[in-house]
Amino acid sequence: MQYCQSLKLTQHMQLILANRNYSSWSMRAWLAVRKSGLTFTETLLDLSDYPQFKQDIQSYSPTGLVPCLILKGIPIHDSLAIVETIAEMQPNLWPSDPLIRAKARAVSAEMHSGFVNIRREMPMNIRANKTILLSNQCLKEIERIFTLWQQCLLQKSSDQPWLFGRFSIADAMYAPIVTRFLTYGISAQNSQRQVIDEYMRIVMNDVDVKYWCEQARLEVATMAIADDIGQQQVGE
Ligand SMILES: N[C@@H](CCC(=O)N[C@@H](CS)C(=O)NCC(=O)O)C(=O)O
Repeated sequence: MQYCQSLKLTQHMQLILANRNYSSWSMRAWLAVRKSGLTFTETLLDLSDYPQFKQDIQSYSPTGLVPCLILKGIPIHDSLAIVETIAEMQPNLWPSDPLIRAKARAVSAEMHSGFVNIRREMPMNIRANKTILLSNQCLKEIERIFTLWQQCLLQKSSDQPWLFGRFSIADAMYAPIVTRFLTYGISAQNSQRQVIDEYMRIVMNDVDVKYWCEQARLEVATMAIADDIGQQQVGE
């Protein structure tokens, strides 16, 4: 606790991110840091110029990946480590009940280590609006996410609208999934639709998510690896 307190009082936090349109791990870490209310500076690197990105990231992150949080000169690489570190300074980022907190951690870890087919077949691309053919494995992962969201939303005791009531790291972890579902026109089955649509609406109307998406739409860099996937919707 002493350590957390001293971090809080003396820290200078710098968050290294990449393009808001494309970098889902950046969005997760940024959202958690932003919701913490702590002061931080942002350094945005451009993934679209990959050789330059690789050169630039070297001076910040030992893994050569974003996001990376620089805390008192120490690089905290990996989004999950970043959000856990921030939650030590701002415990409200996890639910206060230990069992519910454990559940929130489990679904966050599931996002962090899983859903590889969604991540591969549906790269984040906030400003795009596409139709896409997905593998069965990917469709199964989508179903799992809808079920997981529905369970959280129906079981929560608070009347606040996030997965565990008040906003938590679990919501930060799934925010780029919401934007992906909108990009690729993915929606839930009728039986789940109302609760899922409402959750997606809550996420997209959040002031910080809105800010991130608006900034993403202003970016001009393009990445074929994401832009060439799927068919642009007619009229786009
Ligand atoms: N497990 C890492 C994944 C980070 C990651 O893959 N970041 C991507 C951007 S979203 C990246 O830096 N890509 C650059 C590369 O692959 O060289 C985390 O959770 O932070």
